Amino acid sequence: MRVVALGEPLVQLNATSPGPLRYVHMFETHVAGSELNFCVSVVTTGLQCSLLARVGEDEFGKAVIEYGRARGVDVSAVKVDPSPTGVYFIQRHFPVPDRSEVFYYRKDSAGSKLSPEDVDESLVKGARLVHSTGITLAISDSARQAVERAFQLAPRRSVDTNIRPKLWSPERAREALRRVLHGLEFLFVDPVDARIIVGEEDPDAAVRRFREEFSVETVVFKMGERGSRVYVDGKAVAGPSFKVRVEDPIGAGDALAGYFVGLVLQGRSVEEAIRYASAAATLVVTVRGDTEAVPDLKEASRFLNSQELP
Ligand code: KDG
Repeated sequence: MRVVALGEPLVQLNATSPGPLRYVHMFETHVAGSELNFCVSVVTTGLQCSLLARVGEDEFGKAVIEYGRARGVDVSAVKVDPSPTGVYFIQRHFPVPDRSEVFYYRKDSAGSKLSPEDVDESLVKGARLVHSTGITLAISDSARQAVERAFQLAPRRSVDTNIRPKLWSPERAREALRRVLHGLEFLFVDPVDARIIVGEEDPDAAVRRFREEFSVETVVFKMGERGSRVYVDGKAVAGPSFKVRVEDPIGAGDALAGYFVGLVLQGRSVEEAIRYASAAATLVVTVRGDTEAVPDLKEASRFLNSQELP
């Protein structure tokens, strides 16, 4: 069973010390990007995941390919483009403790050149599920068209809304996202994005709207340190939250989504899938980098057992 994701892989330069970037002297590099992160989690649960993307013909492009391959993601359809691989910097714990802020250097990047011609028809048609995010819809018209093309061909679809205010306005986000939500198998959304898309931030009210307007099947409502709630088959299942020391919260949502999708598609119950996915998302925030701390299933179990001890 194969999952396919479309989106821009990026190189992340993560501040090794907290505080304003203007006084940070050292950064460490990680490979990231929401859909690549998602694929890493899907693969870690035991499914295959292919990334449809473009990277630059440069060292960072090679870093993306090598890292994706090392983590078991199928990068054979990733194209090399003459534009540079996009990068972004992360400022940590400033001005809000336990939060991070991103600064993008990705305009006209290779990843933004993703286009409908990159959508491998047989790969997409044969996939169990095709996934993308609001980030890919935001980065360029051609990337948005690539997602729309893939979604026309895909048997089943999944979206993480991931509205990044530095990439586009709420109005543009609302319009583009509403075009791809119809009939989704999985929707991942948080209160801020739900308010932008359907005008409701209360989980129950927002999910009613997503159901009525878009016939979405499973909605995973992400509430950060307050956990999550999965709405499926007329029931709401609470996803746990765990208290840990936060190094960098970026990437948690992708781990939650990838782990959840991977386990549900392999027949695990929603209750079990969201517990494991929450463990994966929690471990991700304890280190810098979006995917290095994605646990395998045994590690996730050990984490969950440690949380249940008195
Ligand atoms: O979800 C994590 C991503 O936000 C991060 O890796 C960078 O893809 C990224 C983006 O566009 O913000």
